[in-house]
Amino acid sequence: MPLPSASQTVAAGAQDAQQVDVAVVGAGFAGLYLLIRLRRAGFTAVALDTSDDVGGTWYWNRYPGARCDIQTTDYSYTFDPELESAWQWSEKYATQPEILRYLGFVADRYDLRRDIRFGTKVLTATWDEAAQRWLLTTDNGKSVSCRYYIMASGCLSAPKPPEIDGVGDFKGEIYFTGRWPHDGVELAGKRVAVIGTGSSGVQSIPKIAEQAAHLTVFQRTPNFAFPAHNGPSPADRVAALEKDRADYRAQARLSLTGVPLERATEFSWQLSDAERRQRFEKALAAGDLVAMLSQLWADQGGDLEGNALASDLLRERIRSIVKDPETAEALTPRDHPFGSKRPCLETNYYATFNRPNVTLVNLRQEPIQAITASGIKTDRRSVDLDVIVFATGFDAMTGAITAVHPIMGRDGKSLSDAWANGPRTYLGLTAAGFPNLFMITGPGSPSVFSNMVVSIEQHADWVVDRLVAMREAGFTAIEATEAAQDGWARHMADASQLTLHRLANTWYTGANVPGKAPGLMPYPGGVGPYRTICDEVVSRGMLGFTLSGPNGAAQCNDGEVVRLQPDVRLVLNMLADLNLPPLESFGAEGARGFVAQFNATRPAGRPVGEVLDGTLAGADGPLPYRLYRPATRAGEKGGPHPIVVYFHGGGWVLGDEQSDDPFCRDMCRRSGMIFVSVGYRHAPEHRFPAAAEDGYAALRWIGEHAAELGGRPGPLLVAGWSAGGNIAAVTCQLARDRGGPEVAGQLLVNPVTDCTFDRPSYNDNATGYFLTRSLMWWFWDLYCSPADRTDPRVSPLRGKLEGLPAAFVATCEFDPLRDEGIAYAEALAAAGVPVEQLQARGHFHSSFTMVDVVATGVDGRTKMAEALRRFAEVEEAMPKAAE
Ligand code: NA7
Repeated sequence: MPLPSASQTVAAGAQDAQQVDVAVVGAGFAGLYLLIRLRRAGFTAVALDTSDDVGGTWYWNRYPGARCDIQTTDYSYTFDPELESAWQWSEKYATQPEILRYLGFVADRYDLRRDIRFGTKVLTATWDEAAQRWLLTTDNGKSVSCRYYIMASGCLSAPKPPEIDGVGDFKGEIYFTGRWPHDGVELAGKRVAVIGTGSSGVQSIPKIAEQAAHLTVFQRTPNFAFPAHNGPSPADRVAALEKDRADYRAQARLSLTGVPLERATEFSWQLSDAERRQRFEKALAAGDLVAMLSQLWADQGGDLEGNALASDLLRERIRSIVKDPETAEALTPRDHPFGSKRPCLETNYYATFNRPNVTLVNLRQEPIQAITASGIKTDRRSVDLDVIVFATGFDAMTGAITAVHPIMGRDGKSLSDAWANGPRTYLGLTAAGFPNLFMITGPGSPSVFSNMVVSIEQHADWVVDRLVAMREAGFTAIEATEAAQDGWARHMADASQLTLHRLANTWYTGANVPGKAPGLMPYPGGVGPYRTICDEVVSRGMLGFTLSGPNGAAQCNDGEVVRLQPDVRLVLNMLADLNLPPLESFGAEGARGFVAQFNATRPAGRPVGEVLDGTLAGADGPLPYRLYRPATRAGEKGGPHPIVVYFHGGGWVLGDEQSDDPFCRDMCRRSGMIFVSVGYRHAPEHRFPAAAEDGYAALRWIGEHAAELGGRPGPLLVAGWSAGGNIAAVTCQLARDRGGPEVAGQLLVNPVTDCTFDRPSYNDNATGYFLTRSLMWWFWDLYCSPADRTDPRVSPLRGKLEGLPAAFVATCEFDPLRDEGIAYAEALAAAGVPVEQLQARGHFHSSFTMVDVVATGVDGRTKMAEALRRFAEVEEAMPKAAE
């Protein structure tokens, strides 16, 4: 007799199952809100939870000192103004019992408990392709058959096993902070150990120290922590909320973190030491994670030097509190940048280590060998104990989804297998191969990088709105496509480049669980941008999803929702919102004025050793130049440095020797070379070949005056961006043909190389990416008559390419000039010129020169600087901080 198929087995199991439209795992913040939304939308729903009441994370984490660390003004539901006025928090950071009361209050107010099956664990979840439904088996009562299955199981709800030998041998009591007994634990007079110094350890250690006879803290990695200053909610925050609650909430939804705080816009190098300290003290006094993580200076989160300034101030504070220097040093984090690991809010944490009944054991110096019958044995000592508290954290983000029960999707594929090399999702909400499965704050969503409540509401709203839309359109199944999922993984990786999370071993990256695939799990691009992306998926016809239904109804609008680099997307959206008239409509003078005004609002570039303005001899009279000299670092010779002759962008019409200032400074620092930015003549006053001839004349003059300028004797280097890239390429050709000076290498960034406008990039990127096709046409018209356009002095692609200096050609995906840059690189290579190409994915024409806003351009600029150093045969490595 043939065995029944999986589908038949599921179908048989489904017959006496509880039938609902939607099953939800979890009755915490997410599960409760889902129930409210689903019920209001007319869906039948059940939530399943292993606990015996609502609360989720807040049901389990009852350890002493447990509190939220997002302020209660923000850590609240926002979907119902009446709920907001019906509940008053008593403190800035509520205790776990108060948060649990709040969730109970919400459950009562909306009569949610009748749809929750408490004490019920899902054992298996299996997709039935024929019925287009999920079947869930449980350990308590009926199975559940549902159309949609939603994991609202929390990001930090599957505690990690102890991972230390001998736990079973211990004769005393063992507790986990994440599974704390409901009737509390009597610690008075006992010898207690806490293992772990993340948020749970940092919150519980001062409380436990007050009760225990002696507390020994076993610390593997010290964390950055700063005071919570708990008490009443700060008056200014409450006032801002009460002034216009709807506006406050709207701002939160569009903010980066889900808390509407302004982020610092000044960079660390724009502030004096005193100003930086003042900002630090202000953030310290605020006692707010988001403030400390975002209001110091703009480069604190993504740049090592900017971050180090913040880290140092936090470290200094530890030394000022902890009396014993050795203990203070052990508590001082030195192995990760501030914010790359979840920082903690503390109340008396550091001061606790001054108590006579508290000992810190630094596991980096004396690892735990084993837990024994009487206590904990390290390399250096044995500590006798009555109680061991594990504050060792969670199998975060994925643990509660994959580790808890097998989820079998289409074709019997299990989610754990699909995620064996790390979680793969589309938007952190869905996974290809798992139709009708949703995750609330799953891996790939902002989740733990945000105020969870704001993210939960956005997710639940998005999901329920989709279910409603599908019902109306007659679809019964929704599934992410592989292409959309791959695109999301790329976007996640791009966004993570803007952060320093790669430099820390944390639960964000799975590093805390032995054997877990490494990779940043939360989405680091921010709550507001994420929300707009989710909305864009919908407005673009459910981009990246396959929808299907009975009678063959199907729709698939495949594709990637974000192809731009995350910061490029923000810049372009901002420009689009400004709704500016086309630049060419201002006329040359007007456009110059606009660009000058725009540049004036940009922060000054980073400091370099010296910036000098001077005059050089152009082809037809003097030209201004600006010289950037690298700073001399300790242990360096301090010059002479190789010289790079640089030509700014601006379509031969706009800009001057100062307009690419941030780029020149950045490249000067990265390459360790002198950059001389040349103020060549502009069209329409000076048409072709004025700019080209000035370029060559400037090269000659700089070559002749290299020593005076502090430059290294020998060949020069040439670089330029956009039309400046055109002048750079032409200058190299002229130098070859007119007897020098010798050029060691050329860096061409998005260069104009040819007068043909029919390459695909001119059409694909004709509008929408700032440099438009019509703007380029206008530039060409102002600079060069059609009759002259094939002259190699403006279309270097048409010139002789043999014998040119080695080249590095950078092009950007979303740039009309992309294909002519690539064509030039290929033609150079075909002519035997050594060429390196950088085809920058997701970038636009200004990505590399907008140093202050497009941080994802760093990688490209680093490669450019390396190429220049190779061309100039500079051997010693750049100091790390400049990389
Ligand atoms: P965390 O932040 O993961 O902290 C766990 C702590 O336990 C951390 O200090 C770990 O050190 C330490 N740990 C973990 N395993 C071991 C072993 N085997 N031996 C010694 N020490 C260990 O969890 P929390 O519960 O404190 O906080 C979780 C989140 O909840 C928090 O970030 C907030 O978002 C709220 P490590 O750093 O891995 O070296």
